[in-house]
Amino acid sequence: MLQKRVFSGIQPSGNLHIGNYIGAIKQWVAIQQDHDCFFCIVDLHAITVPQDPKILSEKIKELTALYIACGIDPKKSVIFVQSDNLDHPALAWILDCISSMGQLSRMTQYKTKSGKTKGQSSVGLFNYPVLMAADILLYQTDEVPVGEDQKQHVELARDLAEKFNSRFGEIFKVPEVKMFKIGARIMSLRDPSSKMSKSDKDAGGTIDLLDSAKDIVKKIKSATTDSGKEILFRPDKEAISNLLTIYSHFSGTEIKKLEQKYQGKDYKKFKEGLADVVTEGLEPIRKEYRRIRSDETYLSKVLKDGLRKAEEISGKTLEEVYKAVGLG
Ligand code: ATP
Ligand code: LTN
Repeated sequence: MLQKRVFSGIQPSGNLHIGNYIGAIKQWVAIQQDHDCFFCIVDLHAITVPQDPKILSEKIKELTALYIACGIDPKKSVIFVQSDNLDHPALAWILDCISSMGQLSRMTQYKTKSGKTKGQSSVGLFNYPVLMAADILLYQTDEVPVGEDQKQHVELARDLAEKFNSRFGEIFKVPEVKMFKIGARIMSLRDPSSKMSKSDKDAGGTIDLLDSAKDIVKKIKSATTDSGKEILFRPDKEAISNLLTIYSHFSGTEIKKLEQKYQGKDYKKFKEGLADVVTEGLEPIRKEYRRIRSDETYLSKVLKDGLRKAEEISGKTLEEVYKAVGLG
């Protein structure tokens, strides 16, 4: 039986954190066993906001090594760099020409990110969701495993696929979003009302996958808590609910069981337990990362092989698109 196709990606900007791990990569590792997976390093998305060129090229290699260290197996899944495959910007342009300014200006991520730059944000940041739609549609993707913040973008990709198909003929598959029920939106440790984010200026709000054990313990110790002292997953306890979610993902224990385990215990005990499971969970990733990152020949080979496999599929889709639109 033909396996379902999966596509997802992460920007090589900032440091990968446990929100990216829980919301995206953990799903990918599980899904790769019985799906045909494409995991991309979406560097063209990263340059929609200013990047230091030297740091960007280093971050591309870092992210590739981190994908593998987290458990993405290059023998099972295709790993490649977006800017190496020119089919992505080519399809994005065609989709740009059927996208409406109105729909793009309603994208919440654009509103949040452009709001901070007071009118100076790039055109790239504005049509970033169209490039993301091109990434997904080029591979005739069935499922897109992402965190909750990307749901709206996947919905745009669905809309664009349907719009294109109804205008030019059935070319694109219409993709579905895939998210964890709990863990699709990990919040900042400092401010539990805002998402844990790579671009957060306050390093205390995120736990990065490459943080030392000492830093992890320190960050968890100083994480914001709620008033009261019960350890319960409840809407009025957003800080503790967030920490319980992280605990559950790292320990593989249901939240209900964790609530029972910490019944009558204080926040200090709970945070110690959490710090233990997070440090234990990240230690092998950090170790494996160091090993893989030092082998540049291996990393280049993974990306070269990945690119070849990616182009095989994307090239075919783009050819059909050109024909349907009347180009070339
Ligand atoms: P930035 O701050 O630069 O926007 P980010 O931390 O939001 O970065 P992305 O590269 O945009 O990270 O996202 C990579 C993947 O991780 C996406 O699937 C996204 O939905 C998911 N993700 C990002 N932040 C979280 C979070 N806090 N909780 C769960 N998933 C997340
Ligand atoms: N926009 C996403 C990254 C991204 C992506 C994609 C995710 C770019 N292209 C295609 C899934 C599928 C982000 O910033 N998290």
